Amino acid sequence: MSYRFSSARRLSCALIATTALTLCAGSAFAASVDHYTLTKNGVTLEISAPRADIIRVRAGDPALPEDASWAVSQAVRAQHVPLNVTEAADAVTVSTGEASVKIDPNTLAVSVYDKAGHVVLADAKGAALQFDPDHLGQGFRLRKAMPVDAHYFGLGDKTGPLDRRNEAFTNWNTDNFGFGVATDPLYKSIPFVLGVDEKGQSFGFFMDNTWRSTFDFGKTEPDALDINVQGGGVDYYVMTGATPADIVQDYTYLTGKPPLTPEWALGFQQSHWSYMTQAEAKGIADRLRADKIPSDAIWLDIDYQDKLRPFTVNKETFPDLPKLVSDLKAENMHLVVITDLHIAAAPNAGYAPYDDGMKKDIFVHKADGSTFVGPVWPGDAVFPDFSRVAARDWWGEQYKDFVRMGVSGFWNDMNEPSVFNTPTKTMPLDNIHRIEEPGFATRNATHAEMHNVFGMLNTEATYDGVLKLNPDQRPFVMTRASYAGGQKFAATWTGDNSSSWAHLQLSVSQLVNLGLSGFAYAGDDIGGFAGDQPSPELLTRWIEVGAFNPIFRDHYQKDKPAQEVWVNGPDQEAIRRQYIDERYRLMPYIYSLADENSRTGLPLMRPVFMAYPKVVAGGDHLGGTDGYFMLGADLLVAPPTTWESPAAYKVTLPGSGWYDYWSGEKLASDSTMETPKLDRLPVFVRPGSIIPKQPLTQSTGETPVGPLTLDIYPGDDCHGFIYQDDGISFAYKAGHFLRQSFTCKITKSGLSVDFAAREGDYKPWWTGVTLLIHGQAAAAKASLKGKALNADFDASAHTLRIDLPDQAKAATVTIQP
Ligand code: MIG
Repeated sequence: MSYRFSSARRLSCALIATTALTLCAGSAFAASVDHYTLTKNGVTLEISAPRADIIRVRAGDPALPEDASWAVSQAVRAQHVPLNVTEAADAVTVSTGEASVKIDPNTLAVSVYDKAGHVVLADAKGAALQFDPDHLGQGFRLRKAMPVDAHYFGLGDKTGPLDRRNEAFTNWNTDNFGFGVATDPLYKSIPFVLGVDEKGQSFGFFMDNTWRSTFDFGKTEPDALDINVQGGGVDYYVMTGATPADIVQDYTYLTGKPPLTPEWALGFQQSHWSYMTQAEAKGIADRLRADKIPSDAIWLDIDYQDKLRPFTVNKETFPDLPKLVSDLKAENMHLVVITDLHIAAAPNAGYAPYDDGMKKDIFVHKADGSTFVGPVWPGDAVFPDFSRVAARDWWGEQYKDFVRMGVSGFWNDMNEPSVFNTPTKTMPLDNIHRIEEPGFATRNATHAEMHNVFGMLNTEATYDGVLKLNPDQRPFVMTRASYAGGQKFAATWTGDNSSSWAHLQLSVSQLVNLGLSGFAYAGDDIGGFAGDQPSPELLTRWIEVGAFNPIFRDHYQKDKPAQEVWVNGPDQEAIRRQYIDERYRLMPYIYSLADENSRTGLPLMRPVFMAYPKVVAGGDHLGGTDGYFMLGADLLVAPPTTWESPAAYKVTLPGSGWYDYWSGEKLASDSTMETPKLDRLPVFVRPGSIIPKQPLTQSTGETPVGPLTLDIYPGDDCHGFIYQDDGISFAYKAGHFLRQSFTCKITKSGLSVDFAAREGDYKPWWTGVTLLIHGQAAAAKASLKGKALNADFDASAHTLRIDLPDQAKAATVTIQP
């Protein structure tokens, strides 16, 4: 049992240590404390650990920053594992048992080690921490060492290659219409970095600071990650989990996991700026149904509103929105509407959000205390001060009518916030936000401090408000801007991309890095938002890739030719339909990933290195896998990146024994040549996968008819699982769900497939299960509890198909020659 000093006593000892080190440290002082503080030359440094594998470092000149956060909850920050401290003249070691920190008491340089004593993240040589580096009276600069074999990911949907090494980025939420493949900054700021070295060893780094910051990954100074932050205090976390998957789980432990999505949001969604009338919106839904394009939602962009004013409806063009909702509902289609945050500054016009908000002093103030007014879509507008609980509650109430009508989802755009006719594209940095938030001191903060977190607080208000209005339904919120932790409130998309092959390629690294940064529900505008009309081939390929993305929404700009699935004629539409169909067949697999995400934080869309960290040894292209992605642990998508020059390319798989998803054929080696063909998106399956699939439906609201199929791809570590519930309510929290895992074993004489006992009491749609076992060379016999089952061998497909009744309890199917 270790003796625990009170923090106060420990603190005073540390203060003595800084002035006369020998008093405390020279005598090889050792103790157990819940945080450790050291000061040197007026700078205070504090080490603590919310969990044994996560180190938190705070520092200030002279005082520590406020212990408050928009990203990490009070409950998480209140956790303190005991620290063992050993002080010596030249080094202080603070250990959690899982991780340790070495501090140089003279320079305050910090190095974090894992349990085995390997460096996880060390300060760079030279000045590691400087306050006020630009002599503006605030801000700091932090330099971390970049080992030659380390690669860096995260930071959300920044442009550029998947690997951040040799690139530099700014975190400053920016409305960047028609951004290019190297434009920076974009809409979100997520100062989280996942590092992976060529041995696969990982670390996480999260700078919990909302001010404008830059992260330079060795672009200016090779081998140093140079972080400049323009204000606020040093408050960062180093995560020491061994693998990339551990780090993502650590990060979502800190900042929160996305709530389980409504299932319909995983369906295909059609959007446009804008469907201009009620009839047009309904017509799009009708056409999707008539053309048998499975789909779940239609989106209304800003033009459904009266004079572009949020929370109004243009009664001339949308005479009966409740009827549109119910018409769509009758087709199993959901409606999502945009609700931008810029409330029109329209006094005496019967516009309640403005009148009421002004009366209650809801909006952001200027430095002189008056309400800030800036032009956006509705003309002059005012902006709710989302840093106040009262303003968030007020915002949430604005959804009352839409929620009552049955609108299913809400879209928060322009929340960087975007302001027109100003070179900064946003509000003045000296605007005043009032922080009235549990855990924070009640104080005023400048827009410079609040800018990057403003969009996230907008989505928190939306999520909480919609939930309060309809507590039995899972809210769906889509946001453009956000900050670390925003995944708790909203899905996101990558903003105003363009219709080009380069953007299709970019979408992969953007969505993968978003997933690593907590945002598991992410999509991009399928077909491209801005630019010229996509070529038929580009739109088709984009839909194919999108079918394997977490969020799958076709959306495009005003004044652009139509970009729905059916444009370019029936041949293109047929290919597109085939892929959208496949997504719906895969829905049990995809929805099960959503369940897994809600429990672990692991993203739906993943880089290959997440499960196969060794590919990192392939250098900055990750052994050629940086253009690929995985959906869950089992499916690997290897898109060609061009069409104009469809040269053959080699797909390198992480190991041997993979299967072709479409043919089910087992590949002869760990690589294969692909010659691009428009109707083939190369997808491969991990050997050892069990993938649950369902009969085709036209929406997630339609009950499938037929058996549950388990596609089994024999191999090592063979497993899979299915999660089901009603897809829309919170009944799953009371046990009304179904979760069942499956394993398979290659035995001496054949194969066995095990069903584990089912969890939860949700009644499935199926009464029968089909096992489709791939890679089979010969016919075989199957049995369950000693009884023979019918087993059909398909010699050309190399499959064995076995039909059996539903198995809710543990059961084993034995397959033998
Ligand atoms: O200034 O609402 O990114 O998806 O269609 C443009 C109109 C405002 C930007 C969004 C885009 C949306 C558009 N919006």
